[in-house]
Amino acid sequence: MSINPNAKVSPKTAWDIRSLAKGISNGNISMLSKGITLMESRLKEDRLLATKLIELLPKVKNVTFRIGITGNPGAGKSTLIERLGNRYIENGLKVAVLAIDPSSSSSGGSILGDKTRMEQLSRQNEAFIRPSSSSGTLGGVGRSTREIIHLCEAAGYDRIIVETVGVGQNETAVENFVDCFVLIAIPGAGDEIQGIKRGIIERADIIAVNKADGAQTDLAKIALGFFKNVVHLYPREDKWSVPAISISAVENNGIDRLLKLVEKCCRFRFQDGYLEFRRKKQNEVAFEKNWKSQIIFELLEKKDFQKIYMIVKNKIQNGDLSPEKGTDLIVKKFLEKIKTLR
Ligand SMILES: Nc1nc2c(ncn2[C@@H]2O[C@H](COP(=O)(O)OP(=O)(O)O)[C@@H](O)[C@H]2O)c(=O)[nH]1
Ligand SMILES: [Mg+2]
Repeated sequence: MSINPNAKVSPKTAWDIRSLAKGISNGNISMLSKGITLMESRLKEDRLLATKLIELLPKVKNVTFRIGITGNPGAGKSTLIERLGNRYIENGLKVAVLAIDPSSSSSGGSILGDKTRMEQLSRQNEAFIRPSSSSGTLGGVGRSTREIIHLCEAAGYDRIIVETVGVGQNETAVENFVDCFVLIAIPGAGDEIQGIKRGIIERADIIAVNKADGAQTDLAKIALGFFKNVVHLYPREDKWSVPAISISAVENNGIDRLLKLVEKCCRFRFQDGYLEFRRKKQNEVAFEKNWKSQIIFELLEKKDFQKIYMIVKNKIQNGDLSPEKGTDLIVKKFLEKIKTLR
């Protein structure tokens, strides 16, 4: 397994994409890490190479499930993933964990935290753990997450677990990348529950109240009762009925039950090609989001556009220009740029 958040390669390196693709499909971990670093790069030349890499990867043959684990910081996601991951490995599967942490870009501290919490898992040959900064992307899921999942699947991982803090909304949220989306809640009745966005409760496929142990056992029961009631308010369009259970990651209680529910949910989605449909839909959402953000990114890289953008922005900040007029100016400049492309 590998934890190497600092594995930065020079973006100027001329990648041998073909051997990279081969290495990844052979399950070579350092090649997989290199591939992921390439996917995370926003440099234009790297984007082209990344697209090439995806094209060169063979079709994934094994059945893979993508599982999202979401919850507030400290809810016990990493501790739980350690348990789940080890259980999967005992069942003969390979597990990749993508820990997407919005706080890790500056301090790096939480990456170390995750490393110690997934200590046993990180020593397993059948596990691959990759912390990744979401670099400010809303939703705690980086834009390249989908491609990274694909790479892990190509490298032979059967279960891809994505850990995120639950701040996502709509198209940026983790459930657009996964087949089953698990919300980890904590014991309590008031603020603990209110702290989770309603939108996340609405979209969760499974709710697990963690830390149902010791002095918190009773509070966990209260939280569980709340979630059991609340899930009925949001019936799912695919008729999946959302289970709510209590677990203790530390005491290793309820983990098997949770794993079974996760598998059941993924298999449920597999029936009648629904999973395929859902993944195609997710691809469409990704396309709609990505082409827009990439155009904006590339536009802002152009010096002359940058200049006018800054002038307009300053004028708006100083009250010399209305946002509407500023928008008109920017759009005009953009359309001029497109004309030069013809
Ligand atoms: N009592 C108790 N503490 C837990 C449990 N699971 C995790 N913790 C503790 O909660 C803290 C945060 O756990 P962590 O897995 O890092 O949470 P994350 O931020 O959601 O990934 C750590 O001190 C864990 O030891 C549990 O089931 N019971
Ligand atoms: Mg964590």
